[in-house]
Amino acid sequence: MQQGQFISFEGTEGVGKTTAIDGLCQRLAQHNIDYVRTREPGGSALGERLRQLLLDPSTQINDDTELLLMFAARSDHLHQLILPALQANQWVICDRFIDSTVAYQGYGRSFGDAAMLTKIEQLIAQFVPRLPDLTFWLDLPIAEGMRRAGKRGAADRFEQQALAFFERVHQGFAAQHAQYDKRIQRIDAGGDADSVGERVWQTLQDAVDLDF
Ligand code: T5A
Repeated sequence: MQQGQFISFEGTEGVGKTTAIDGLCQRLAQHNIDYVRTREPGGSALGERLRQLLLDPSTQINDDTELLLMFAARSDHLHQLILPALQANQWVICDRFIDSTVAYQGYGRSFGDAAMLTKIEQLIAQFVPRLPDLTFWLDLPIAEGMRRAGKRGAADRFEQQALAFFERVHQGFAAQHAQYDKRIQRIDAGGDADSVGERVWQTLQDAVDLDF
């Protein structure tokens, strides 16, 4: 029987994670693979409440508190949903996970500051007992992602950041990809949704020993 896989999707705003996850979940269902779909911040009852606070443009928060709330939400999500699902041999498809923290809090907020990156590594080591088996980094020029995301209406607290912030976030994803090039697979997120979905599916088939 196929071992449950833990798969995360990453990328800057509006790159098409939600759309690519829709496509992947359809394919998994067609192959009778039992999966749960989830997201960060969020995914559990407490995690979703923290998400509301974290994305609310009116929330006033410093960088350390933001980082700790991301990990509080993640810890609850892991213990309430991700670990039990994997234990039950389900696949877990997660919209964002630890690489978003490195990219947004480590590079976006903190300019790739070594002390902040060390802090994040320590939090991962202490509070994240299971890393994704495979991560899809959907890579798209920032302006194109903003254009796609802009069609959706009001911007959340992160989407209100300046372009330079997202350039640093992008740099963060690129650095993570360079460091963990086996776990993190770069997907060209340009082109239509079907083409991106096909790239994701091909990459999954190459990376995971699927028994169908
Ligand atoms: N965050 C999160 C942190 O700072 N630290 C952390 O540790 C974590 C976990 C979460 C925010 O929290 C931050 C990062 C984020 O700012 P989110 O909702 O997960 O927010 O993140 P978003 O990137 O804002 O998610 P979006 O919903 O904006 O983008 P998606 O899911 O990447 O894009 P999607 O699929 O909704 O597509 C956007 C639009 O483009 C169209 C879609 O139809 C949609 O209209 N589209 C395409 N158009 C053309 N071609 C394609 N290939 C398309 N694919 C999608």
